[in-house]
Amino acid sequence: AQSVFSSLQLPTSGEPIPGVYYSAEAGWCGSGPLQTSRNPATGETLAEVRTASRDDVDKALKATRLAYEMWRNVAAPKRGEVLRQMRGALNERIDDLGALVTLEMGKVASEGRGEVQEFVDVMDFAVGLSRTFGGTVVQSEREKHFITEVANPLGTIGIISAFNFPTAVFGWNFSLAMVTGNASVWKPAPTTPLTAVATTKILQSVLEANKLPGALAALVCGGGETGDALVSDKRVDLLSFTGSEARGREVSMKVAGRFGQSLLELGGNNAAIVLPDANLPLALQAITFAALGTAGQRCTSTRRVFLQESIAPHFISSLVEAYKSITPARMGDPLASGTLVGPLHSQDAVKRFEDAVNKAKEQGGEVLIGGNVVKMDGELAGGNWVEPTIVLVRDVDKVAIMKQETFAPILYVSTFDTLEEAIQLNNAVEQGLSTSLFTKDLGAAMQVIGPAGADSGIINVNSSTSGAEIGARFGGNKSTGWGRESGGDAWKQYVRWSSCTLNWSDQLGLAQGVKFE
Ligand code: UN1
Repeated sequence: AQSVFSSLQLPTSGEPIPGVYYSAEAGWCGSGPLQTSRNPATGETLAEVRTASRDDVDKALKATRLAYEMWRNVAAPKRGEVLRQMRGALNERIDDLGALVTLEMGKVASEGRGEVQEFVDVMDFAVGLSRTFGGTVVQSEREKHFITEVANPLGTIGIISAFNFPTAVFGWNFSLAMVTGNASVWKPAPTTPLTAVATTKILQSVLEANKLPGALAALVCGGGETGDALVSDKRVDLLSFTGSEARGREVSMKVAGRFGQSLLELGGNNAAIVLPDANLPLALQAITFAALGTAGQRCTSTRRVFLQESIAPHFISSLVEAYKSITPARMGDPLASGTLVGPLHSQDAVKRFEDAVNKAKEQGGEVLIGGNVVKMDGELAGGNWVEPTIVLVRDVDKVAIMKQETFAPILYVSTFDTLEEAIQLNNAVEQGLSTSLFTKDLGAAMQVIGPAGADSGIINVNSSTSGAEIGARFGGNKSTGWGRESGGDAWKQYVRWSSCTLNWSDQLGLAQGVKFE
């Protein structure tokens, strides 16, 4: 931890680390209560962080407004150049920042590094956008009239991110906000402030080198109160929120109440459907990765598996064998090479895991493997460890817990007869984030991605529910929140649109043939 800290310029004195930044003059500060960052694998305290008070948030919002008023006039390709430098600075630190993600969040090393790679990738995407984004030219029905849609920056983008992706999801939002000419203010999860401080230091070094205001990438560490200060404030033009459905509902109503815009990325309860003609070893590997990656704490983790009856007995025993080969042998220190499953993020998560397993049993689910909290040896004894768990569900109507998202490695397995039935099962939850289908049948694939198919924002055929690339829009439907982030045309949410008609004739032409003379 010490070497990662010093190479990322995090103080190692033991003093609380300031978790607020909005200008070079104010420097790193914070006058709110302390927050503790812990290593989920060991339980040890990594550092304490000084959070933002209401007054700090107010100052940050004043500074972001000024930063925006300057930045919006910078030509977009010039903004892209700054992002290109940020991309380079992040890429240089990819191993250290990835290791910090592992230390603080608990995901295994390749996923910690992969998360920073995701940030680097979306920066690349934004650099490209800097020369191309914009509206269309529309054909006018009037002579010598020119109609175009103009995209201007919105203002201040508030970004509230979750613990499970402590840097990448901020990166999706920040990159698009910056390239389209906005300033942003970030409130990270209360349990991952160090990753946020380290990320912000990297971005600030580039802003400083370019003599740009620090408030283009303001940071206000804190808990629910700090988040609420952003949610309720009219000066935050777009609020991008990643987190639970319960909190997301409150956030969206509060933001709508002040006619602000919100972008929500909430729960997922993702299913994998396996048809008999599928490449079964591939399906097995994809499902195992998506259920156990990040210890089941991705929004995109596979939580439900639907097997066609004819292959179910064999597939279930292969799945149990696959779990046996991974745990306990490949569960442990998330920084060690070869580890595939790390700890849960917090003690609360362990509690929620236990509750869900108990409910599943009460409701008639049959635990095929796992189901228990684990006491590890040595250094790992203080960590948040649970057994990866498979629950066989014979009657989906009885096991109600299966319809809820539990952020833990619990996989519910059930069967179906026809593809229509499988689609119905997939859609029978509130959330609509990601679905996988395993088949070689083109017709089945088209059915699942078509109008009567899966209602998820992400559909993958012969690939896992998690692990999306940044190029396509990311997000879900229904209670997942409808918002879209990262690739595709997600950038359109970070701008205000003006439809502009320019008349270059000497006459007033009225649309729809209306006469006023
Ligand atoms: C999340 O869990 O909030 O597709 C984001 C994935 C990652 C992003 C997940 N690229 O699993």
